Amino acid sequence: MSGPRPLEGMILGAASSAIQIEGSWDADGKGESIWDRWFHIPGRCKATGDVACDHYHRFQEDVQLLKQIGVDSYRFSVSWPRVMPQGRGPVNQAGLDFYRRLVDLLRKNGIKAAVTIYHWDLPQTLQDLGGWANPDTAAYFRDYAGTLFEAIGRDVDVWITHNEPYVAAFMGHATGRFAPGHRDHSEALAVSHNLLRSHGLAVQAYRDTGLAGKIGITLDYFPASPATDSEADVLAAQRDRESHLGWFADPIFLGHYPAMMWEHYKKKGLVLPRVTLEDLELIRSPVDFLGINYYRSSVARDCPGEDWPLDRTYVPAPGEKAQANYRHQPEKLFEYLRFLNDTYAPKEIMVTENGYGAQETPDRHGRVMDYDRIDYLYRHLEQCIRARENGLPLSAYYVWSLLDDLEWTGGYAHRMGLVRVEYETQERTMKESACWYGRVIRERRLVE
Ligand code: IFM
Repeated sequence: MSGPRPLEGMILGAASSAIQIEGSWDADGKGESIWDRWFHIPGRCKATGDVACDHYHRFQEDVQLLKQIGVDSYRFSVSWPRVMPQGRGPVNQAGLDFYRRLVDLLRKNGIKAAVTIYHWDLPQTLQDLGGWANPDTAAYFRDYAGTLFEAIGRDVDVWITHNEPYVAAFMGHATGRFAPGHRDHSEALAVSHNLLRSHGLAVQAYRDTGLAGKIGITLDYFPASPATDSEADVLAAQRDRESHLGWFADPIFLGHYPAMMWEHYKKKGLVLPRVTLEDLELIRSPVDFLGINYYRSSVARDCPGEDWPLDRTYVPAPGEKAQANYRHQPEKLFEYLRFLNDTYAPKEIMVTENGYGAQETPDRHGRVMDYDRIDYLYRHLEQCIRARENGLPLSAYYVWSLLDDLEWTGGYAHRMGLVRVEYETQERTMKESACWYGRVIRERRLVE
């Protein structure tokens, strides 16, 4: 194909996570995770991950789908309790073998492996010992990561220590909307500190192996603009950023927690984690890239009197629609990438998730003509090209998700895949977006 190829040299991939697609929640010696426990509480969730997309049994077919699309790289997560049922101690060989076979197959098909070590599924036995609020969990995580480095490290190109630690810490322990469902902001702060320590320990353990892949972390954020130019809203946007992105990115790249938010939490009477200089040094262990999950931007408004330690709830102004906080503004991705580069100067940035969810029905021929998804991906990839043309170190882009999947407490209704999954039969069908993305990858440019 002649003509400019602006996506040349960029890794284009698709992503998934263990709980969301694997199923087989207790097969072959797998231990229970905090999410298995959560899904099984009667009336708590719309669905469970017991079967999900049955990827555990169908991974060969799914790798063929990846091959058919033509992705350069596949990002997936390892289930900690599948590999170490108790979270520490003996390894479950059958679990480890599953990932060994997956990685081998990817390699044989010319697809790079990008592995997320932790995508929220803590072994329940570790939760029973205090979970991430227990400082020892960081060392258990390092040992688990070390087991993976040793078993599959030679065939993994990219390691992501944690996916969205903000969600694990704050949705799991402050708002209580996610497993393990606690509602204690001080605990969420302790958890985030231990997640960060565990990240540093895993990075150091990886360096000790001498393996040649890359290691980094993936952070989520909905970049916030102030609702108005007022000082109060500008400060609200800063708090939003510091409490979410900055709470993790500042310690990792700048070596300290964000000052304003630290003071803010203190004023609110929260218990702040005890942070030593060694902790900060550990957390700042150099990474090879910063991964970001980007879906949309947001708007921050000061909400005086809100009884919420973060003070970041968006309250629409009179006459403004509540959905105003949910904006697809692809050009904000470019601004965000520039902000990340200016603020943190990572060696590389990878968009480790970007994607579009909808309730979809196939047409009478069984096809899913998901033009809205194509439009969404097109516009975001356009901004990725713009970022690279502007010299930003963006090296990879992964569509979320390879398959329609279990969207946590939301169940299976919201479909995000390039590939449709008929949950009754487990039949897979490539959507129009998968075919389109395949052409983009082949031609290394945006196609209509
Ligand atoms: O499905 C999730 C994923 O687990 C984490 N990032 C956001 C995705 C879409 O909701």
